[in-house]
Amino acid sequence: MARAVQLSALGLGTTSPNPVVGCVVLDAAGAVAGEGWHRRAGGPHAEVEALAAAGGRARGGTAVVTLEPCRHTGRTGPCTQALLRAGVARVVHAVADPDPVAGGGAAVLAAAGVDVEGGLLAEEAAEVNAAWLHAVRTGRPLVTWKVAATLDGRSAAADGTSRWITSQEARADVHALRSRADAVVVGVGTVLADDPALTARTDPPPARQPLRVVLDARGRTPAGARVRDGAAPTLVLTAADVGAGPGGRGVDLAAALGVLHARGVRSVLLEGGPTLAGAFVDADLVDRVVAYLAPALLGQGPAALATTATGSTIAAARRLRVREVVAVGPDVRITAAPLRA
Ligand code: AOF
Ligand code: ZN
Repeated sequence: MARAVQLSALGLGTTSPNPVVGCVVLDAAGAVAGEGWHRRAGGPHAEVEALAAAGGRARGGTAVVTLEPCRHTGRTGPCTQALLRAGVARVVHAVADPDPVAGGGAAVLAAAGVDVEGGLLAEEAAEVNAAWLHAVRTGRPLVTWKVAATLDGRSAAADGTSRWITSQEARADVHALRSRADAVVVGVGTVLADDPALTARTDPPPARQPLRVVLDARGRTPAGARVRDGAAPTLVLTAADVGAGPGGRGVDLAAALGVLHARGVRSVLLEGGPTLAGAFVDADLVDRVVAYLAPALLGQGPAALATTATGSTIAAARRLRVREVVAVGPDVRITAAPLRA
């Protein structure tokens, strides 16, 4: 299953609005016979890819898959039938499929005499598939706020200079984050201040560029801004498009996320400045934080986050749970998720 989870991650960035799924088929003796993962929406499901790789060796074997096999005919046929046709004796899945139409494959397989077990490495598999699972539950994409700051939590110097706080390695890592996201979101303030390209510049280049989204209440994105250069698709959302935010400030963030969801976006990388990030935090719309911390001290300059509603007293602090801590070049990357009831 650990290998299936790894395989599923290969689909990040290219499967939305579908899930990422990985599958390993073992032969009757327990040896790996085939591997597969879901590559793109509408393409073969992971189970079908792995069964094709395994061929006749699947008979009497085990399919290990990160998501409960589907039982529906959608853009492709039901994986339950493909598994039965291949003569698989046992199916082990990590996470149940919450989709009311596709879900329930485990029961179908069990009724057909297959030995079925669920829940293996469920947490790990769910984390890789977090965006899709979150979107099924909420109707909104999963929002990851990316922040770069010094050890004392400053994202720019007092004179406004902010290039570069973190290392080349950390910046390369951000491009990898972008390549796995369906959309990259900034506010118009960032466009006006930094004129970012917001493309994923990885080596090799990503299979597709994320949608660039500018939240721009009053339509101030310049015609010559880099986000309009055609290097990737771009969406400018104004208050006329999605409604205004609380107190008439900015755009309605939940509505903007709803619009993105309707366009098939399941994961959003929020790269805006402290004000936009603060508005997302205040609206409880940040689902992951990826913080790159540089071993530097500034002592002055803007804080990485500017909230209006959160944290005026220690009891109001938003508490998160650390999911991962990794060294990236000379910097540290911390991934955390909010603790919600
Ligand atoms: C996938 N890939 O490997 C598995 C999926 O859009 P369809 O018709 O291909 O069906 C998508 C649904 O099938 C998806 O939402 C999920 O519930 C189930 N399993 N989907 O795209 C896969 N195993
Ligand atoms: Zn399927």
